Amino acid sequence: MARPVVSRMLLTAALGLSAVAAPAAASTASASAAAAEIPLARVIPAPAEVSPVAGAAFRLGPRTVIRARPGPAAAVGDQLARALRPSTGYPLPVVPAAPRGGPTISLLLGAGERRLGDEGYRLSVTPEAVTIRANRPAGLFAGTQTLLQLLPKEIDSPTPVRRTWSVAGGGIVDYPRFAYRGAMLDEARHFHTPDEIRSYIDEISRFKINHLHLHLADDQGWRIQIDSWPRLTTVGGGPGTGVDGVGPGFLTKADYRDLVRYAAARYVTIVPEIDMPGHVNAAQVAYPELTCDGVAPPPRTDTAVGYSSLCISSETTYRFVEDVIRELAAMTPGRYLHIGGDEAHATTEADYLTFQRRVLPLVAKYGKTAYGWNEIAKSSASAHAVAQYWNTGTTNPDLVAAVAAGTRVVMSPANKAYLDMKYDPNTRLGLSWAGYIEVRTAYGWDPANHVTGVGEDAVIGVEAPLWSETLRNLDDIEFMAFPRLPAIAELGWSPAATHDWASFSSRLGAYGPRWTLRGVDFYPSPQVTWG
Ligand code: TNX
Repeated sequence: MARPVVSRMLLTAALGLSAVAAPAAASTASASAAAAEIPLARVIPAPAEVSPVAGAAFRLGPRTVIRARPGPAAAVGDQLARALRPSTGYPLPVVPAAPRGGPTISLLLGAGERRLGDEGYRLSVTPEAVTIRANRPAGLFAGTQTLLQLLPKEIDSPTPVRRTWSVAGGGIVDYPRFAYRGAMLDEARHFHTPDEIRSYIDEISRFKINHLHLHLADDQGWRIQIDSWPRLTTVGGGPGTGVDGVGPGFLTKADYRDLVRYAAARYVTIVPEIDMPGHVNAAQVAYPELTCDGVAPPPRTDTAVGYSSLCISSETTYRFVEDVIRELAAMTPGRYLHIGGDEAHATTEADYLTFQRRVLPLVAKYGKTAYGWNEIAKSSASAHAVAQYWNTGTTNPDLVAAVAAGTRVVMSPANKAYLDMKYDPNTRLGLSWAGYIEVRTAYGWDPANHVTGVGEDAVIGVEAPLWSETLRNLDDIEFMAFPRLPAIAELGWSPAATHDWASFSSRLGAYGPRWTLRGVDFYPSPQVTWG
């Protein structure tokens, strides 16, 4: 048992972890035990404030209980218990009151601390108890994700492991820098099943990602049931759709509602996207009246972009768009509804503006905040909308003007945040039009200081899109998302002052074995020393 302890200490030294990593533990047995615990600062995304206390570790044991009041706190407690039981083999009952003196993990709502906001938490670890306090259930959930990373990596083993389960003593106070921290999955180019989406939600929520944007329609396929236009899915989601004709499938409304609920239980909000007025070939194959000449185009299974457009002068177009927005809004409790708007190269500039002037307000009519790719910033109707910046440059006069009029921004620059870009020229999957994105590149930018004239006040957050032209299954998704998704998650959550490649890469390296234990595929970047 001594050897792993020693090697962990050497590793800690070799990685140059902060002073926090080597507590000023005094002596003998308890000192080596303390050194074996994971330093409180070794969490992704980096917590706002960390205060270690030497010699105050908590030990999770067979008598530990999870204390939480019935309701949302107990629901978070149940999820925590489900995460801890397989590897520890302990019963970990979730109880409203803890027996006196027994080891307890307490999840308490009503922290009454303004700076924690809706998603922040305060975690304290003493020999008697781990206590997570938050204003809102989302904060308790975030705190439990931190706690999981503070337990030994074997906590992620699917089968029982015999070992001690200690958490280093001290405290963390943590809350997000940006309210919006997103991931996006492209369901159109290759359909990904509800099970695959749930698995992705599990993994992204560990890094405090709180939005999952689903790109539900594009030239190659339509992936969400719309009752008033049924051929969208029977044809647009049917056999032969998707890139190379091998990505068929669609979400029924029941599937979608289940996903919304599943995500909500992990404090992730689903953001649905229907891309328009471009990227609509699949809709036009199903309904030729959505073209100006009424002739159905051939189905497309290639990866070209920018060739399709809704017919801007036709009232049928707006009846279609309103039906889709109404049905989508009715099954989406989240506030955002994404209407695409990118790469409308087959729509004239004047037509694009005509379209957005009618369509952006329709989203508000159905009670949602309109959200679109940054091209919507060309329209003055975007003043109440959110623009998702995906371009690769660092100047964009349209966006700066829109921001002055009230548009808010989510940052997803393609050359930093696109998870479908290859890591390097040898990456077997992915594209490279925006460049190669190694993990250090994904980490090395500041969302509030990326586009000239678009500062911290205008930016509501970040998102890491994953386009699926080359991605067919969950392994493919995981290999491209990890380890870059945690880099983007940290830029979205952690204070700018914590951004530091040496620290991030050492925490990432230590995290890798957790993915391995959970069976999650990831790219073992040579920029990182994997633990
Ligand atoms: C550009 S970025 C697109 C998508 C492609 C992606 C591939 C954006 C808003 N549109 O249609 O799938 O590149 O990387």
